[in-house]
Amino acid sequence: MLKKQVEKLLNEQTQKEAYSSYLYLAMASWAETQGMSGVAEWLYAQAEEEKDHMLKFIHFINERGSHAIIPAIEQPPKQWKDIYTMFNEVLEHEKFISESINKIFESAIKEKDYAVQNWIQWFVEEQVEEESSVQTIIDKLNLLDKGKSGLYVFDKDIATMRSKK
Ligand code: OFO
Repeated sequence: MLKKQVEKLLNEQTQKEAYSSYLYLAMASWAETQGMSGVAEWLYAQAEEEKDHMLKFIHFINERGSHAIIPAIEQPPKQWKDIYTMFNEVLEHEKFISESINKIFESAIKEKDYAVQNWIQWFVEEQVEEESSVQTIIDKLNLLDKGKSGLYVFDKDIATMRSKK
């Protein structure tokens, strides 16, 4: 059985993963309307991955004898100033998620919940990868000339950058 504080944080994380999925869906939809189909594809796949993360939390909470509550999801923004702003927001969001995962780990240590400590490790590693892959995208964007031809090449390139999972 999960301790109350750990259970609360795990349920809150379910909501955060669901919101991540919605946020990336909103970004994907916007990118699609901007003619950036490679970026949109990357974001749609990212949104699916976040849904999988949400499901992992739901199943784990239930397997540990608690009850995963399906959360309400806030509406994400509809549009972004440009692609640079958008990817910087992705990175900030992933940093926020990493902190949130770390808090679950800290709480599991405090509550001596070894099963959660062990299980959450996968997410600790996942966050290192997510931050790093978004940082790589931002580094590439910063290398480009900011005109349309640079973005065209970037859009083609990002379609090949989907990570393994
Ligand atoms: Fe679930 O990893 Fe991103 O947010």
